[in-house]
Amino acid sequence: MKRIVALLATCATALGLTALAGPQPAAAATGCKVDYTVTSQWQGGFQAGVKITNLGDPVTGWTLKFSLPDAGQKVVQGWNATWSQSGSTVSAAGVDWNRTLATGASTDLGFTGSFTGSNPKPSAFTLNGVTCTGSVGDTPSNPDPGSNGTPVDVNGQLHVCGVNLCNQYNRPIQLRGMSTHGIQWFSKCYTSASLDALAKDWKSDLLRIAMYVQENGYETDPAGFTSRVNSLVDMAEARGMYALIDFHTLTPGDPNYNLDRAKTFFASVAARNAAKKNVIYEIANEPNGVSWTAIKNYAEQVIPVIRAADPDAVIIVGTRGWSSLGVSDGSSETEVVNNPVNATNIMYTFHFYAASHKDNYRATVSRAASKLPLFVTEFGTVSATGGGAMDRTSTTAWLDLLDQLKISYANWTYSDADESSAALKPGTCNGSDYSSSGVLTESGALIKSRISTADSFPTS
Ligand code: IDC
Repeated sequence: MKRIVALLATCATALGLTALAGPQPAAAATGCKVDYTVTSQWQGGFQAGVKITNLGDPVTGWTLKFSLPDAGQKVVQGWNATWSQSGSTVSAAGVDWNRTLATGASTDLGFTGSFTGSNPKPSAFTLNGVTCTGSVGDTPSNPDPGSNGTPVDVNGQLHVCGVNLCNQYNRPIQLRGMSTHGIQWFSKCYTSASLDALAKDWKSDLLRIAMYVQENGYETDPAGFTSRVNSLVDMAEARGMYALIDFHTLTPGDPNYNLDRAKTFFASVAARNAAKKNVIYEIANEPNGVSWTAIKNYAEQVIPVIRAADPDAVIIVGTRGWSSLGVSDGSSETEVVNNPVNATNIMYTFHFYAASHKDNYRATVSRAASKLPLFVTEFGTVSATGGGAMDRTSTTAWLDLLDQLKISYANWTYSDADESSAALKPGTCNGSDYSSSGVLTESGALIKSRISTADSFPTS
């Protein structure tokens, strides 16, 4: 059951400036807008997004408060702010990377909540102690994807046919899109504004959601990361993009180390997202230092957990040697061809970094593509470290090959990380401009030029 309710509350009065550092001008221009959206609701629970837009002078340091009118309503888990609740009053304070809001800048917060009885809308929004007054309506804030021809509208529920990814008309398609960086580090880069730009300017068909398991990722806060992934799935869906849920195992390289976590995580996201058409599951980013047999065993335990909740979604299985089909471990695709995962509607992962992986890897993909359904869920234009010089020649050779073979891909990364694989210049995610060419790195400019060309998805 999905219900979208949006409340618009405009702060007509002053935005409190008490938290600003240093002396303040006597008469600062003020104003703000709050968009509150219930993105999903289920028995006893709901998830909401809260977008704050600063319409006044720049502020540094803010606290949003609002009232949950039903005594049974509780914030369970919040993100992108420090959340607390006292009685019916909820507080959300800006964190390091979003406490400064330039004029016109927005920041997206969110939380999951529980309720008993009815689930009334919150009220009495204040920002820095100043009541936000204004119109309160029921207008959905997300545009209805309806029939405006987004990738998900056109292609619908995907499935594997032969060695291809096929759409609802059973015709092969190629999806071209971007991967997030680790969402534990770069969540500030995944906002309404940045995803609007990804969908509209980049014309990206998909968003890969890279949820690291270690490195301060999922294992540190399973419920929080699960909700954050779900929220990004919703944000991709609202913009007509496919969402690739990446269980980003990397170190340790044996996915079986995270088997129990994978079962818990995928049981939850698959149940929650089963009715959606835009979800694809990637169960292990880059197995390394581990045999194909061990990876296959892992896959054959995780896939049934997903299928039990979401029977028709495509599932992608990582391969040996950092998802190189074994090549980086001195093996080849034949170990998979001769001993495939015992499941249907699955694909196999291939990753490359253009400056490190060249002709012998391309030869492998060319051979393997006639035998195995492949999905390039991650690649870089640079070296395998994620840094170094961009290799335009190799990247172009790779993307021409993937286009020719109709192999879908996601580029690492749609982020402003200080490394040459990032598509956005450092600091971009502190602002609100994701559309101008000035925010793109050399890699970002090349990849955007490839992704934003028109799709030609078959419609019959
Ligand atoms: C890199 C990030 C870097 C981070 C590092 C360790 O770009 O900022 O410090 O991971 O977490 C992969 C992995 C991907 C790597 C990327 C570049 O899937 O997590 O990201 N890469 O090294 N495989 C090959 C390259």
